[in-house]
Amino acid sequence: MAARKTTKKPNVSAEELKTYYREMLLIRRFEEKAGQLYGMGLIGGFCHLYIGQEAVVVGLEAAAEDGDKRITSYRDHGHMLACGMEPGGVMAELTGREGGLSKGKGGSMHMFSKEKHFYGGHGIVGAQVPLGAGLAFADKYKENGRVTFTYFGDGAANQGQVYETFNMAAIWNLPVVFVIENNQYAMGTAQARSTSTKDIYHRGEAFGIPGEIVNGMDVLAVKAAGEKAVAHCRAGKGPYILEVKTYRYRGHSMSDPAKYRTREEVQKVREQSDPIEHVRELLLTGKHATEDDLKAIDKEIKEIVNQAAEFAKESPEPSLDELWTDIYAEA
Ligand SMILES: Cc1ncc(C[n+]2csc(CCOP(=O)(O)OP(=O)(O)O)c2C)c(N)n1
Ligand SMILES: [Mg+2]
Repeated sequence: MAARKTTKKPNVSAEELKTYYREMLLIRRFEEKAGQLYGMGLIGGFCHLYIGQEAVVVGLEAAAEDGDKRITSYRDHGHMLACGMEPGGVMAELTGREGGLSKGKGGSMHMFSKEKHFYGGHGIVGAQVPLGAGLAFADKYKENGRVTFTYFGDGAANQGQVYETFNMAAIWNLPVVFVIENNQYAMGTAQARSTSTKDIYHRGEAFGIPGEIVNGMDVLAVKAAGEKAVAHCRAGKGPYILEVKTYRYRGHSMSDPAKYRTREEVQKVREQSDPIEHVRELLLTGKHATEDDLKAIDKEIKEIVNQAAEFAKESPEPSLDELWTDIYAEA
């Protein structure tokens, strides 16, 4: 993983930095709370936390415009929050309640928002990649200038369907940014054991798709790379690949004992490259915010997350009648 480099004088306003701080903190605190609710038995099934990877989705959302689309894997709560989906609705879906974004019928991996152009939430590794190209195909057909962010992991990058998709996306010049969230593990398998090369983005070269490596622990670097990729797509030049080097602090899912790596490894990343600490440092050293300002933001975020958790606990179980709704799309 790329080490965090503190950009001495980043060309960014105090407000913008505070926005990134707030958005990344919301994801982190939300995920910590989800972990607690899971431990209390209030969340069932699978639950994959995004802690450590916050700068990836926050940086890319900062490069997106209204109407752009996003689709991702099962590690999806951060993507939902970053595109503006209601924390209460996401949390209540995790607890399987009526107030959840899929009315309690989907759970952690299966939420969608037409309004926010969020297309899931996919449990089958790599399945979202061709779907993302399909979304981009629709936009190209409609000539509406929209771009689709298609996120997938380093493990998913070894799936055959990814390369079939690269080929079609290149042939059809689709406006899709393929975002490889390289958190260095696919379940318990380290990237070096599953993948023949250290970097993955250059596989796009075989299809004529440009790409680059991005430091996923630096939200400003992610945003800058995202803007470049989006400009490429909007200019009609076809797909672009961003391999964002990041790290997940928690296990693959809540049921992962994480015996495949040492505590020291995780601790080292937390201490040296944490994406939220990075922005905190920029805010403080640039005198854009005081410790008290940041404490106030922390408190505000804690309240949002607590309210989401209360809503998720109090919302009723879905009624049995819901078994027969939302089965087929409306014609
Ligand atoms: C087709 C398929 N094969 C295997 C699995 C089991 N599985 C779930 S997640 C995962 C690892 C994926 O790792 P990666 O793409 O790096 O994403 P990350 O979990 O690190 O975000 C595997 C093998 C699955 N869900 N779908
Ligand atoms: Mg991975």
